[in-house]
Amino acid sequence: MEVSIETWVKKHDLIYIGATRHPFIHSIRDGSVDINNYKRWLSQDYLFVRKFVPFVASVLVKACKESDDENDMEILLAGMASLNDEIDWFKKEAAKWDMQLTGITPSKTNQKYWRFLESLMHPDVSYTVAMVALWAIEAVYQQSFAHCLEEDAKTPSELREACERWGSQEFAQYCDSLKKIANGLLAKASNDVRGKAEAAFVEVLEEEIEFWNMSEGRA
Ligand code: HMH
Repeated sequence: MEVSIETWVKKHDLIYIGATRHPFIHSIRDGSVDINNYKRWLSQDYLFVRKFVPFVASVLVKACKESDDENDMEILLAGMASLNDEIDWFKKEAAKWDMQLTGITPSKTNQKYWRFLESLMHPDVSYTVAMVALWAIEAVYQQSFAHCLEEDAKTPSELREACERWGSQEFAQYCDSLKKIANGLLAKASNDVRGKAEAAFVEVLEEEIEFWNMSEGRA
């Protein structure tokens, strides 16, 4: 059977929609967002991104060892570079809202997500599984924030910059490159690896839903 990311998105559509059309994202899109929720998201996501960097680095290491396409390294390296900008952006955005990013306590939800990322960093996790997870993590943000930039969206102007970070055409292209790599790897993968990759995909969606819930103060 042909396996690809697209078949999993269809198969797991309810949870995929749960992650990419979450009430928190709807509240940004319709302008009703409680700014305290946005601030909670901002500070927790800053901590998340600091843990996400070593995960992406681990995918880059796997690419160097396991990929037969030189292009993969460049794509992942560009991803790392944009995370460098992203950390700067978080600091600027926090200053704009008069927030401190030092000494924030990571939420339970964040810590659980970190443990999942750490589990994916083990050398015995295949490049295919790690790449599918990376794609899913980025794609949830891309789909979510692009929704807030659609023509009929009433996203508050002070939140547009955040939405543009992940909702931009450029970020969509990065996600598309990750998806192409992941699909290419899945086509060559064993059933065992495909099964693990599908499970990782679903777990990312679950972690993302919990992250949005936490941002809304529901965890
Ligand atoms: C929780 N998921 C979470 N935070 C992010 N910044 C991304 C995905 C995408 O980079």
